[in-house]
Amino acid sequence: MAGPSSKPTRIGLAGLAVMGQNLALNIAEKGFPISVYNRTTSKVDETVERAKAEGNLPVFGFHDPKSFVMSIQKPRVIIMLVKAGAPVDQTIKTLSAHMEKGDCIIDGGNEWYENTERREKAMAELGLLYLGMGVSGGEEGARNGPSLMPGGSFEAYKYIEDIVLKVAAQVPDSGPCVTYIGKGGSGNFVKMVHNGIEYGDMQLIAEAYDVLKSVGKLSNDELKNVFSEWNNGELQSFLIEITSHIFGVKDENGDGYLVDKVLDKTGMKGTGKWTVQQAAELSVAAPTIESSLDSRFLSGLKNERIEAAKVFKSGDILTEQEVDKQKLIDDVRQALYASKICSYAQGMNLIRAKSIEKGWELKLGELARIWKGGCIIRAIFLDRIKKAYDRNSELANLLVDPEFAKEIIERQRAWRRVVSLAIVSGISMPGMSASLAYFDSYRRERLPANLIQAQRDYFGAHTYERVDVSGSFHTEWFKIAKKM
Ligand code: NBP
Repeated sequence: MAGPSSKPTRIGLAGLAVMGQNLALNIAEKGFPISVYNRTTSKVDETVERAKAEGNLPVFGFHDPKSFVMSIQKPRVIIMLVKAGAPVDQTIKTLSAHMEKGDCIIDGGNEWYENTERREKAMAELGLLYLGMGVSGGEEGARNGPSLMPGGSFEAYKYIEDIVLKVAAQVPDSGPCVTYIGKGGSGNFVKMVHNGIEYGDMQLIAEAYDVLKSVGKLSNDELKNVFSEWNNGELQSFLIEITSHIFGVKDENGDGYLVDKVLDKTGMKGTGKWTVQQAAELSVAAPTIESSLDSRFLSGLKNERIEAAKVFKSGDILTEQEVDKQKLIDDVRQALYASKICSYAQGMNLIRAKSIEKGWELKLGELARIWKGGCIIRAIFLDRIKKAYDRNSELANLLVDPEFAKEIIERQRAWRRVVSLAIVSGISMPGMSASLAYFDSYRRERLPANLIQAQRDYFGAHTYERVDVSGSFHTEWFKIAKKM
């Protein structure tokens, strides 16, 4: 297979499925000659052909791992974009056999952060550097500018800094959507929570759609206009934009709109589940993200739901309420925005908790900055989050940032109206109501947790603290109650 005729390439990329192929072309387009390799060699040829077709980009293909590794300038840097898990270990084994001390491997996949930490240690024993780099933005982002979240060896990051600064999405006034995230598996962890937040955003948007369609009786054309209007304001984001596009697509194989023909069953690949598991591990409340995962589980029970709908005659609950469409649209916009603040607060707090546990020293404002472009959750709103952390990097919760607090207070009536309307109409609204409950729990000085603690002490002598005297107390509740 043809390689660079004389000069070695600047970098290599192994794994040429959707992400790898597009990222390789992006890197080449930014002026960095790149060697590429894939287990199935037809993808190597395909990538080289694409590089030719897209402007004779400097992409050099190799069919065997040794000549691939040898074609890269020293210290060698190779990005892997293969399926997470065992394929990563196998690819590392194949490549590292030909690499030398000081060379570096970067895993760009959605890998579990502990796997990255394990591999970083194993690579260090061979004298190799290792990075786990979250890549967000799907196919389009990889080709034209993703958000990149590299974590691990800082020395390795320095090898690729010039490349990633150019390859990442560029946001005016904010710079490239990349930063050195931190040590160990922090890059993968941050990418994982990014995906969890993405689940939350998508769920909240789906609920807005549901109430507007099912209660407000908006047509697809009206929904398209509403979402496209929302995309001009505070909700401006990639997901709102693509949602407005979706409502405009007609079914090419029949009458009506394609969205109405799509089966109501959501797939998933695992990063949302990991996010929820981590939230539980770290005792961080993340109810909006959790509800989005539960909703995906429930959506998967299509056949059971068909049967349950017959048992409960679901249609009966949807009363023919008179709704003021314009008012509903405005309320839903506000409810969506307020719910989103809660969801991001949960994701950010999860990242902070892990950062403290691992000593990663992650900068939350900087994460909001690199998510402003390239990635699926890119949104104008992230600028507000960045500013909130710029104002106070120790902010306990985004909800109590003065700007966000003001925005929530202004929107809470509309938010409560939407959630109430959904509940009385029998429309499930797990994300928005979980966000509202999160807000309502967080903002209250006193919760009914006193009763739960009393119950725990009653049946398990778990003790309790008092509001008036410090210390730990136990009461023989049963004995006292029996005497009464
Ligand atoms: P896939 O996750 O579908 O993986 C396909 C690649 O893995 C192919 O190059 C395949 O080689 C290689 N591979 C497999 Br499978 N088993 C292998 C093995 N045992 N040894 C060597 N190579 C092996 O590709 P993708 O969708 O491009 O995603 C790559 C990574 O990026 C994943 O971790 C994914 O989660 C992450 N990611 C994907 C997206 C997205 O939108 N798709 C977005 C963000 C992140 P072959 O051609 O020989 O089978």
